[in-house]
Amino acid sequence: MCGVAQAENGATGWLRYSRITEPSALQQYRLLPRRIVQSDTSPIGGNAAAELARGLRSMLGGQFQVDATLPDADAFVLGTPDELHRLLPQWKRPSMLAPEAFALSKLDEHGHHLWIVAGGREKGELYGVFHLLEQVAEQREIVPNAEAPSAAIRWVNQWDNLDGSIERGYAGRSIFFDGGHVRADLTRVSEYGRLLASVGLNGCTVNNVNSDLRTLQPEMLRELARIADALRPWGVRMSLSVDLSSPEVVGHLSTFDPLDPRVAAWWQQKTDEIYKLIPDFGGFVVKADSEGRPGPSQYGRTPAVAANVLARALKPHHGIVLYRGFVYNHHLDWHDLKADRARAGYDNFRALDGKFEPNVVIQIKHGPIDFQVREPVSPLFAALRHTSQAIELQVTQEYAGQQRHMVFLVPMWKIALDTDMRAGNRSTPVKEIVEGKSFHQPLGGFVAVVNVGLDDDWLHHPMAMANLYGYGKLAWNPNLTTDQIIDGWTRLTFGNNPLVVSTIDDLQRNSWHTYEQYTGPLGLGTLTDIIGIHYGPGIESAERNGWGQWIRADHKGIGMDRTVATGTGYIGQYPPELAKVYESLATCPDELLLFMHHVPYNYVLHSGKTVIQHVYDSHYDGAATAATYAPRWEKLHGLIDDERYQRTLALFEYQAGHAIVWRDAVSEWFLRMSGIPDAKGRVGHDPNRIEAEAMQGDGYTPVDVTPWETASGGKAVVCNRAVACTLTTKLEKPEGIYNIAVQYFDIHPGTAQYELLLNGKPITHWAANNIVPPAVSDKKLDGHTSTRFTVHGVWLAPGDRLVLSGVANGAEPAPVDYIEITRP
Ligand code: GCW
Repeated sequence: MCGVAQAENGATGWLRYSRITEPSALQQYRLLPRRIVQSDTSPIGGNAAAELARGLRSMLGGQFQVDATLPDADAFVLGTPDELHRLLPQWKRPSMLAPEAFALSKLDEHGHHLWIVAGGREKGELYGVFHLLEQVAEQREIVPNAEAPSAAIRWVNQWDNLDGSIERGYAGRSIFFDGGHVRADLTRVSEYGRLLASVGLNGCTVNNVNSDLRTLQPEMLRELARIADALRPWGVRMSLSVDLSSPEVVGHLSTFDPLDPRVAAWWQQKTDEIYKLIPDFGGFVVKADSEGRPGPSQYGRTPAVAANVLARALKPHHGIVLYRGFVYNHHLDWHDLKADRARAGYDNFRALDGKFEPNVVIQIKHGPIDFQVREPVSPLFAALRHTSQAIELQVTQEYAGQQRHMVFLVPMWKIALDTDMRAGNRSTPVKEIVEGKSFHQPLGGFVAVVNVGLDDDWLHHPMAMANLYGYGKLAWNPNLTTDQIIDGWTRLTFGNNPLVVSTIDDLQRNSWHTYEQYTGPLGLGTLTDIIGIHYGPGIESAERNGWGQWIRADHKGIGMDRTVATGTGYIGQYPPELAKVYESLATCPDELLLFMHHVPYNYVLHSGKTVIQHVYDSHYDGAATAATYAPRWEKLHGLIDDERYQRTLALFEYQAGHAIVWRDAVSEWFLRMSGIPDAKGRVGHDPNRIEAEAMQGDGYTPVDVTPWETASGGKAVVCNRAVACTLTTKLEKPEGIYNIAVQYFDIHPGTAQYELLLNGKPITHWAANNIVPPAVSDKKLDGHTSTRFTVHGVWLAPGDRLVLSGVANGAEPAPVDYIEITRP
């Protein structure tokens, strides 16, 4: 059996097609045909047949042969209804098979068993094949079945730059670009297309929404056409993010005013040029008037006017415009208690409802701010009733641990999709709005920012691919449950061993909530360094700047008052029934309290706890849960391949340490701000800690850490010499077994070396080996770089002499925050 011993780097994602060896499991597939008939010679049809042969061969062994005509044997028969009807006139057509839908049925013909995989069009066949293979991989019975996707738009966005970097990408460089060009080798691009198709995704925007102006130059378009060629056989249409000033910069016009006829003509000519090169081009994604991007506001025009110019150019080619609703002013006046970034989407788009061409879709982030760990849904979803909409989600974990923390986001997305907006006082859940059902719109769907990179396993953390898989599954069918999704992913990714499946399912299922607990509970947002890299804690960075993600914390209370009665009025943007729930403290759910209201620290939640005690407790609970990940994972040793086992274990150990950084930073900050002690006496009392600056140092010098809450006592020590520096302490612990944790800072670049010695004997050593995300500004001692190394099970006795030795390397001065010695 593959999986146990064989090393795996994660490159195949959930398409591993592991050999099935259990006799009982094999038995049910014994009678499956060994012949595959594919009469259609299109690249997608060909891929569907080849994939079926590849998957079955790999899982079941033996040969599977693809033919163009019906053999005198059992067979799988793939085709569109017309093709199938030609081959098998007696086959009963399903009444309606939408172009991307599939129907799996069985037919007995001349004593042979035929498994028919019908697709509305070739893409449907491909989806049918992946469905069938998934059943086998999960060792389920193959039963006749028909499925159609929930909505037409099921796209991914990649924020890749032409130089090969990826904005908010955490898994290596771009699979598409390098050095200003499309890569010569696009193998990873077709593999990506295959992964996307396997979960029903059908579009990929390949360049950053902060679009490079070179994108629309003729030479670049010819290069981009190669990416489209690589994705096409998987039914994935390529699209591009465009900069609205392109007519001026690329086209050398004197303006990019969308109402200028020369501008419209330029877009038309450019679009025609694109379709000559890429006949199935998907369309344009537009970020304008947002975070410094040029836009129609420069000419006093609305987003509708700008979107429509592009839409008219695309219309003859059946292309669409995804105009992002993420339009806001990042120079807000923080003194103004009525200013509110959350209002922006609605305020900018509400009045334009009905003014867009039918092939324009407004792409709306699920929350009104920006992918925070908890936000209410954007009120814009309910406000646009004559305009198509797509929901924008984020697979790349920008605010959710950057693929160094395990955070399975499907439960969060489900809350957004299931939120019933009660538009017009009737049931209008977000998922039905974006499907186009609620308001009878022609288009609509799902977009996720994914940002896979060249890392072998696409997203860096072996657990992170569950988010891409889950996103695809939800876009296909938003009614799937979290349990169905995670269970499918785990089985496909790690096999069907019951202990493996139940352990991983459990770990993933609650990981978002846990992350919320130790980062930003009660609707506070992520409490990260908001104007920096969005990773570790940086609480005050949210306040007193124009970016508008304020938490409005002072010595008395906390939270943004967004009520209609006394606040920014944001709540009034929701339809009345939902607005009523949020407006009243009596009904506002605890988890959104501080997003909607400003309250004193001792305000009592529905749970019976005060706000401040909840903040403390949730951080301690969350960090305690994160600490269970590694030991739970260790139970799977030997049950999965060693490569992914070790990689995940290292990340879980790291996460446990970084969750403590979060816990301490947020708790300490709130203690200082509120002046209210933790009823359980934990915050500010760390009896097992020895501060580095309190140890006897040789070569080490104390430094202040900013922000102060990201280091214990606000201080650390650094070694600024070529030879090792040391910290020495005499321990007075009762005799016994202990864990020794060293809190240090791992910065880029540089690999400092550390060693712990007990009574002169080395007990462990390690390197600051950059497990933290490689963010550009990550050169400081702070909440991003603070990292923990733990050595377990050390026998200590009173009077022991503990020495920590650090050797600086490059820009990394072997920094240390503290040592903590605890009972296991
Ligand atoms: O989430 C924020 C990111 C920006 C991003 C922007 C957007 C691509 O911090 O990096 O820009 O949103 O969605 O446009």
